[in-house]
Amino acid sequence: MEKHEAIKLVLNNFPNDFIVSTCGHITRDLYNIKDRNKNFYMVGSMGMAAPLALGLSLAQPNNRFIILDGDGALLMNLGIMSMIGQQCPSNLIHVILDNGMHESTGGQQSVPLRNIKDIAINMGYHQAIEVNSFKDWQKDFSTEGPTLIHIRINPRSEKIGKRVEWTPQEIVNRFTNSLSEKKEIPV
Ligand SMILES: Cc1ncc(C[n+]2csc(CCOP(=O)(O)OP(=O)(O)O)c2C)c(N)n1
Repeated sequence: MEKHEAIKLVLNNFPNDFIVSTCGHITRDLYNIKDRNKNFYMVGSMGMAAPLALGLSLAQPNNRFIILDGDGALLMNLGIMSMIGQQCPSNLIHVILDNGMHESTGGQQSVPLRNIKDIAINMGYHQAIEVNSFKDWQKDFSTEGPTLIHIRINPRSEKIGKRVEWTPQEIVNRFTNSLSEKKEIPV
């Protein structure tokens, strides 16, 4: 699967939910595929999309939050998985776009994420799936606890799109305004 196909799968399956995307090409791809007020582009640090989304999911139990993470970014802050498992918010979906590299900074190889779905379950996630192709994608992700979706994607074969043009303050303002608009998770 290509990265843009994986991002479109997420957008099409969770059209009303909030997305917190990790820095680098993943954020740029999300922005270029579908810029929306409900996207929070974590344009700074690797490993910080998940803690931010965890805090949001605990503060706003009536909204659902999707983490769009990279394999490199997740590995930089792997401990967040134990905190997600311990806090166990039912409204948090952790998507990992795994291309086996740090694509955004030139394609340096990352450490392989072996069996991350079993690690997630052991840490307290309620559901974890591995997606190697479209047929592995499930339709129903409504569980009582956090869900991990590990998607293996191909290295980029096309040019990267433009950088996010919103300022950090604009990203915050749009996102927080839309947080106060949305009240219920559609199930
Ligand atoms: C703490 C930190 N270290 C380094 C960087 C520089 N950096 C930005 S994106 C990136 C690679 C991210 O890799 P991954 O999460 O696997 O996503 P990909 O680029 O492959 O889409 C790096 C090293 C950063 N933003 N933050």
